[in-house]
Amino acid sequence: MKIIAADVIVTSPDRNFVTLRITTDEGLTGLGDGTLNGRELSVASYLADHVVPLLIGRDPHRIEDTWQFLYRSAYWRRGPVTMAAIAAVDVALWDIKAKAAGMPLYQLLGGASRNGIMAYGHASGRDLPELFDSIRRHLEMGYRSIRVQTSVPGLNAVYGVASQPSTGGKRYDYEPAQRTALPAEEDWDTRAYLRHLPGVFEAVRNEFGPELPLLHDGHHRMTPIEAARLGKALEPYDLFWLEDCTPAENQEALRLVRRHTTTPLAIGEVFNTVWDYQTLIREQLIDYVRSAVTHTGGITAMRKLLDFAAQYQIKSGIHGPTDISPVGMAAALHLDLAIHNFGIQEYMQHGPATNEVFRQSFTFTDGYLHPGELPGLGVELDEQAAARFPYQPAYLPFNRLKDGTVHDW
Ligand code: KDG
Ligand code: MG
Repeated sequence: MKIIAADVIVTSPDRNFVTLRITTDEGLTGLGDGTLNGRELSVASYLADHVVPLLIGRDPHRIEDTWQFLYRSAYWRRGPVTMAAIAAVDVALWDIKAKAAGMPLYQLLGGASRNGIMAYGHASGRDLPELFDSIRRHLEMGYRSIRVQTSVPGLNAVYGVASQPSTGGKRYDYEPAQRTALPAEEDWDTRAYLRHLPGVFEAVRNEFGPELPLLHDGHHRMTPIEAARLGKALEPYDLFWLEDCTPAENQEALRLVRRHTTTPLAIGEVFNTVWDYQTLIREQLIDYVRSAVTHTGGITAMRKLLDFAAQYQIKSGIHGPTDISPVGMAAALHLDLAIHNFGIQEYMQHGPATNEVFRQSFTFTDGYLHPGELPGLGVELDEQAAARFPYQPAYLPFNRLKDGTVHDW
């Protein structure tokens, strides 16, 4: 079998997505997700200008060889753009291999290790009544694990808090990337946040009881000692995890956090290779790996990363916000089902226009996802529908402190 075409499709149904479609001389096609939120066109160019010409004529079955070739022959290694482009190729090739085998992809990864994939959804509120309502609506939608994000008194806009219940009254949607010419400016105050958050979790536990798994995302905003203090303050509320408590490119910072708290820690959605986790995993400084298949070089690289983590009893918590396309989500679900050290899967749910462009076969029943039994990933792209939603520039927001200093968002 030979690759005869590779097309980069940029579409913006509810938000921007970059998809690679690889076609073989036997008529098989495979899809890969290369979406990098707010920097989409850089991956599209990397793929179209520098990768697609190298793929034509290659044997699509040689996935490991293609991965190593793309990683090493560029000379310039790692980075979100490179690793998202490699991921798009890798996932598309796995899709083709599984279709050629006539099996759902998870079968090629060793078969199912579980019946379903526990998923968590995003509840949020500007105050407690709104937050409680959002949690109830997520429970009604079938979620059995809930991430809790809240506004902070005195701050205008905080990451993860939907501005209002979405139309139809069913979902609290939160899409941080905004279709604006410039990134939106938000405000931040760590002391106000640290004072406010433990009380919110106390109220949520009092309302919803001790059993519901609760998660929280600190979104890289704290110093190590602030993160240590928060982890300790949240211990009575038994979190499933505290995510991205510090900007973890400084891996050693987690030693300090770990010394002070037993709240489980999840990190890594902005990482793109196993090297970003070397100290974190070897010294058991985290409990969950948060990387996305889409940003970490695809299934080939994620499998190796998660196998490394498994040696230290560290589990998966694969990134699954709306900026991971249905193709990237499907890749995550097949991996989730197959690996032994599965922890939890983030599942934010795409809007109707996205679901029209990407036809999916996965199911969500009683809190559990399943990728379905179609050969390959189980996702197909409707190119005509995609063409109705052309790319629109969009940026993630950024934070400033009260005195004007730029802060981690
Ligand atoms: O593109 C940025 C988002 O993916 C990120 O802000 C979402 O932190 C996030 C999460 O945990 O889903
Ligand atoms: Mg996060």
